[in-house]
Amino acid sequence: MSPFLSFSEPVQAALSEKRPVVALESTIIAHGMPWPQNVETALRVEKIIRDNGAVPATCGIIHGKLTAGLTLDQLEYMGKNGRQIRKASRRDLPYLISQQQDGATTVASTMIIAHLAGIRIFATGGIGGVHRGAATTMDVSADLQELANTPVAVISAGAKSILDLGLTLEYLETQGVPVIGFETSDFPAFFARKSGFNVDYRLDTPHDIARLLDTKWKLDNKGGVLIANPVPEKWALDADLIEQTIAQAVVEAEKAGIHGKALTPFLLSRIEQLTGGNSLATNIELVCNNAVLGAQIAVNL
Ligand code: PSU
Ligand code: MN
Repeated sequence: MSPFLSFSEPVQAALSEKRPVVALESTIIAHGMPWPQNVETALRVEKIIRDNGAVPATCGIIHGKLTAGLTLDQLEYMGKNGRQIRKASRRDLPYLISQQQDGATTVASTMIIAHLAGIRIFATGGIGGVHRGAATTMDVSADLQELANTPVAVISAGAKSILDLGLTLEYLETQGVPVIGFETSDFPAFFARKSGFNVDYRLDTPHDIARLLDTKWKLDNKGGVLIANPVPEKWALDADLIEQTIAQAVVEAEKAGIHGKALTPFLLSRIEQLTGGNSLATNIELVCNNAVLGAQIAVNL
């Protein structure tokens, strides 16, 4: 076992008894949602996973320890301190660990922790990807490279159209990452159920998805799988309206010169302000919906 890892007691017990475990990220808590909805959502998601027969392992970095299973105190610490907690992707790990600091883990670094801990399934809201304008900015999230290399399945509601979804899917194809639509053949666009782009394959049961994962990893076929689960109909936002809002937020970010790791959190919070909190409610519901599917796949696996 890696000397850099630390487990909560329930996660450690579940892993040693080979019970199903689902990883969760902490950037969504510290940088993706405001307090107190962030902590409320984190706790609700954990409960959903338990109610569906698996054990939740919210991941983060606490005093330099890669932690699988944050305690209630640690979740509240992440949620209350928000932006003050460093957003930690792959490149941030050596610094934060060696300096014994705290970090909120992105999709990429949560995959790394999950893999070290022996967790195969990870549920979240949306992944990072190829940003609009990446042809000149070269802003491509490290999440995509992690999916290419680390054997963890990520359940998301697709990706927000703050990204260039066409280029994001091209990148995943080049890197050999299967993109599976759950009950859909259209890649979902986070707030909206459809993006107009196709997934690689549609599967309609958690059992079929678990079989695909098992097959991929038994083949020793390196890397992860992206499982795209559309937001429930009831919570989906109007695609045209959200598109206008996103376009405005992207222009504002450009004008303000925001780039690098600050860009995604800026766009997320600006969209939330511009939609008057509507997008936050949708965001919360789609994460919960992904938690249900994540637990079901973990149980089947
Ligand atoms: N997209 C969302 N919500 C999020 C994120 C992305 O809709 O919370 C977060 C995730 O933690 C993701 C990270 O891994 O942002 C990507 O950041 P970047 O683009 O800087 O790699
Ligand atoms: Mn980036």
